[in-house]
Amino acid sequence: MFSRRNFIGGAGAAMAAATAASVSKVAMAALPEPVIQTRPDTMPPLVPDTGRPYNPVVTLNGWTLPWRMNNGIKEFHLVAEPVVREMTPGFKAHLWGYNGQSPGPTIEVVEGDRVRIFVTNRLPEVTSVHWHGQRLPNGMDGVSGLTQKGIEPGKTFVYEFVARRPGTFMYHPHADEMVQMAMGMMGFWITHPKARHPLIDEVDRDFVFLLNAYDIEPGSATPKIMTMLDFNLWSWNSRIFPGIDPLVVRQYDKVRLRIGNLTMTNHPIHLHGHEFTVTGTDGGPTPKASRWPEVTTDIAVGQMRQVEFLADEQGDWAFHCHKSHHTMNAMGHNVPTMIGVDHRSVARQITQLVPDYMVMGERGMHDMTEMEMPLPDNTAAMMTGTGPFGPVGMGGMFSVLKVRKDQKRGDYGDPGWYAHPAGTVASEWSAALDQPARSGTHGVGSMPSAGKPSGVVEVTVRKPAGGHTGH
Ligand SMILES: [Cu+2]
Repeated sequence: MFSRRNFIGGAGAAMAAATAASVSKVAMAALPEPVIQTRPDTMPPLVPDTGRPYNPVVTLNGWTLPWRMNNGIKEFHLVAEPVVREMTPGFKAHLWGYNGQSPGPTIEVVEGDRVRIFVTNRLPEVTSVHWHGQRLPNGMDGVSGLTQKGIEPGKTFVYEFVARRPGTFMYHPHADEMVQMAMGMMGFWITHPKARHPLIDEVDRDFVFLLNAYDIEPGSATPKIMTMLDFNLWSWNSRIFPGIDPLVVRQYDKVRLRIGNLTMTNHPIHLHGHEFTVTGTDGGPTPKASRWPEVTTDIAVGQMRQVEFLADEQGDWAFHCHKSHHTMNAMGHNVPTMIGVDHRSVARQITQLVPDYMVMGERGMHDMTEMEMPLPDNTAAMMTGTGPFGPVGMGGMFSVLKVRKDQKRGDYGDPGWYAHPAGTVASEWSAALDQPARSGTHGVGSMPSAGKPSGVVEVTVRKPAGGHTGH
């Protein structure tokens, strides 16, 4: 599941050697050995074997960072470094991240824990780590230049504080932020309550993921860091559909989702088939009187929303960002709208000059889902993913909540597609239905026609005649 990597000359180190800073072996010896993750799969929850017990979270296409106990202090080791992240099968991005992945591993602690985090910088420039949302001494806040010196390449800094309030937090650099966040440097932090908390319910499944976005030209692998809004890859934990794992739950599980937004725009996150309640923000659990049911919650830039629901409806329920352009992959933005334009005759002429010319978009973009279009190497298909009934036509920020009555407690394995009971799937109309009773004798509607004038009524306008007389 994990690999522990020797900094000097391991296979993983060689991959990133061109840009990564070298780190002194002697300096590393006293630190907790950094744990490196090489796979983008959703790892099972990390059940704590030291410290206070808690119910661990599951990071979508991610993992939780193991720690070591040192005289009652939980010690973690984060390594900021260049990584290769498979964003979906067939498409790998060259990002920056932590411990082999982008996003970095989730850090899970318990309210009241004293936490020590070593941060080693293997990037080619200074970095720092800001612990977004935490109560901590000002000098541990991670703002380079303001509260600390930047961590130079090859150096290790240590942060230490008490996790004072339970909740969901994020971490990210506060040094050359625009570049480092556009390159994928971010992670989640969960502080579990130390005892039963009146505003924090116990749940059966607790999923976490970050919203992030990249601008990577089709056929290339490194994000364009100057892009401010016009990203072409909208991802959850640096994965795009169909590369995002489903959220698998057992019917009647109480489910919590913690979703943080570190993109440059807001995302209305929408769940099908269930209502949920927003139970917490980065500021902590929300008061019960302030909660109301929703099926979509908007998550603004730099915000976390924690939502909860009872998964009582079986099925494969779509779960996605409601901005429809965010459920697409690697779109060019200069594609003209071709709907209604019949350019087949033009295409015939063009094809004589350019044999690969392709007519697209004149009936909408659905054809893109089935098109055998030659893509540059290392490019994610724009909209893809195949379900039991054909193409789903989605990419980007899209996944599926799979609710199954026979899923085992604690089993996150993919159960396959939902088997719909007979007669519960929308299908082509093919037979006459019983006619509804009609209340009138005229017309085809069921509204009474009494009182309606018969025949065609033509509305005419009579213009005033005779000038301004009479007033
Ligand atoms: Cu979105």
